[in-house]
Amino acid sequence: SAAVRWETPLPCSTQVPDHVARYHTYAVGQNQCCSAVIRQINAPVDTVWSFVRRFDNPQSYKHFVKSCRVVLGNGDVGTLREIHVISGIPAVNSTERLEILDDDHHVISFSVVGGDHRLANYRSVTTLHQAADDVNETTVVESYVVDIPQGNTKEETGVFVDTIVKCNLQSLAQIAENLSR
Ligand code: A9S
Repeated sequence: SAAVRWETPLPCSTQVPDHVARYHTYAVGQNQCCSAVIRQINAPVDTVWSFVRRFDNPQSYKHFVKSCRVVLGNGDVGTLREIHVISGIPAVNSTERLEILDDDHHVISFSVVGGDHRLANYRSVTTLHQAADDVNETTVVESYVVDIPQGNTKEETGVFVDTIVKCNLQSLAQIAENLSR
């Protein structure tokens, strides 16, 4: 039907092990933007994971989040949170659903299901793995797919979201590296 505009799954290009890369493979529609940010952190995977896994507490490292309230569920897949954003961002709040929480493989994913902002159908996947042979170095891969908002280009959308994700991973690195010094 004309409404269907999903294409075959396209890999978001990432230089990571196969078992990690498969989490970052999306079906990307024509009106969507998909990208990934990779960040090295000088701290053990478990230290980094202890922050990333807290779906109920994203404000511990996401500085754009002013507050977060779990509105449904108890931390399992399907749990819903509502975040409120600091001022200065073209958004007020966002309702987000936990899609994956895998403590064994260090994978978390959420999707945006509502809220007053411009990132409709946002979905991200964040994975952690040990970098090289060093137990004190973690590679974070965060990929996402999102609808391109009316009036914006794919490039503008990618720059906007990449900027937010890079800020989040920068502060995550700061916090985790300080703890493991
Ligand atoms: O929270 C994340 O992990 C990543 C992003 C890109 C979050 C974006 C955001 O929460 C705002 C920061 C409020 C910006 C949403 C859903 C929409 C925005 O416009």
